[in-house]
Amino acid sequence: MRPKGFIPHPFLNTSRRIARVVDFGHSRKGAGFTLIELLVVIAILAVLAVTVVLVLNPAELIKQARDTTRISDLATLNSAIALYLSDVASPAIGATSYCTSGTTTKGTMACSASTSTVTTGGGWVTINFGSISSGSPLAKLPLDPNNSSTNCGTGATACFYQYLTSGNTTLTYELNASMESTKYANGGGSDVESNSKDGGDNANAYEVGNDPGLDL
Ligand SMILES: [Ca+2]
Ligand SMILES: [Ca+2]
Ligand SMILES: [Ca+2]
Repeated sequence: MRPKGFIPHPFLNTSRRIARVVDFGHSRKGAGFTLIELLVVIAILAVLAVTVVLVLNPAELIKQARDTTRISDLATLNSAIALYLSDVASPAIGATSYCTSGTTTKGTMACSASTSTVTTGGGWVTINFGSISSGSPLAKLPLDPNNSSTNCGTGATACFYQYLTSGNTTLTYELNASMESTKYANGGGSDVESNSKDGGDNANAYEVGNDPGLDL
């Protein structure tokens, strides 16, 4: 019997019904979850966790993030060198080719080892960006996010950057990096390494620069 003058809000009845449904497990006096029930729940959670890891593949996503940094680093360097060549009256791009890890080259040209990131000509890109009329567009030269880790492979496919120069007469150069993710490496969904994609001559390196054929 409803009290006179008081009309319960419909939500009150609904919430009581929900409470009864949620509480059904405890209506059995002293009953809790059995060991089998707990094991089934744990097994389901484990399957879900494995599925999430397989679908998202966090290791691959981290590699893709480093690869986008590599692509961006080489684009920034390439633009800075293009600006230098168009702005400076008597440009000098250096005669020494450098690898930022060891002396294993990704190209056909031998490289010396350097991890110096100065932008005044003594770094692994041997250009004095400070002589650009508006100043150096770079605070320092980038290094590969891993630089020599084995994630990208070994030897020429290891993670490092490379600067190859034809010298101060012809003023052509090439910048190389290796991709470590399945997505950006040769044959991947967003392959940047294949020579049909970057116009270079090394199928396992991402190559940019102004050297004809990128075949330094
Ligand atoms: Ca290539
Ligand atoms: Ca060439
Ligand atoms: Ca090349």
